Amino acid sequence: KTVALIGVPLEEGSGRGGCAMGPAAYRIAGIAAALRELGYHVEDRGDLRPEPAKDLPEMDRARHLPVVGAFTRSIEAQTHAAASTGAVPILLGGDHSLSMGSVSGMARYASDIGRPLYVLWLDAHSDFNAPETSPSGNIHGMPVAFFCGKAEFAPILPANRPFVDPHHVYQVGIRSVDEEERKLITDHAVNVYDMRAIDEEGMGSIVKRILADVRGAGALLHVSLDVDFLDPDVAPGVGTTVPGGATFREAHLIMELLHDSGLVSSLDLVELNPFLDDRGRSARVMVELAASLFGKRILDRPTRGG
Ligand code: DIR
Ligand code: MN
Ligand code: MN
Ligand code: MN
Repeated sequence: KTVALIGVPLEEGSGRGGCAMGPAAYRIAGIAAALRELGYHVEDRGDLRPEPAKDLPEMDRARHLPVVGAFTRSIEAQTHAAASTGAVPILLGGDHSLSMGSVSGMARYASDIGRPLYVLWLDAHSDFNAPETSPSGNIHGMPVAFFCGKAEFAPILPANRPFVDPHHVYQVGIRSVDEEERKLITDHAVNVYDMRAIDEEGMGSIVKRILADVRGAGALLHVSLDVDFLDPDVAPGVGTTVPGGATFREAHLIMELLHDSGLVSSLDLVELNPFLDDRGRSARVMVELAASLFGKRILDRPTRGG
């Protein structure tokens, strides 16, 4: 099985500098070696470096649109191409606006092969703002609305492309939602498991239920992992830490269950800001989580799946 690493040095979707160093940090933390050790053929496709799009306007409510839009087009094409050759694309971010491209590319691939695409969004934030609702104008708070077809700032991708049904988006770890964004995720029936749900029901039972839905639908599953999903004590290297996040073990349990499910088609690792990190600790945690998702385990289990 082949894994394609796609570096995305994009930080213009966030409010600050630093995420553009993410791909380098993941490589230094040993992501390729960790996956090779698990038996994968790993192709590092290098970093995407598109020129800003001249046909996209600068907008106050969607900052750096020409840069983010150019990345979106390039990421969409590269993700679709990698998946079409049978590889599992892993996007090394880069801020979370990169998911506009990766999820759109996977939605097109899923539509090519006649299957639905489901998305597991592991994040402190819902990222369902539109330019009109965003308090910041930062596009990294808008990717879910974009790939669900609920926010189009300017023609970035073809208007007739396949969108993800918001009801096929599962958000886990949520603990920071903006006022108007709350109404949007409710109206569009996004499946949200906030931190309270995790505290009350337990991570394992929630994730098993989600995976049963995905399997029942015969869907592909794209996983988007934002560093701030994790508690800041576990992973401080991110610009938008929110207290009360997932623990180290909760995060690994999700990854282990995802691996056992065999359903994961593609992965984003996003929002790592090496400038804010503590001697590479968050980069290493993210690489370890990716390794768990691709099969690293503590002990062999007597039975698999479930
Ligand atoms: C906030 C912060 N909801 C915004 N969003 C994110 O600016 O839209 N922080 N994604 O990581
Ligand atoms: Mn996010
Ligand atoms: Mn976030
Ligand atoms: Mn449905």
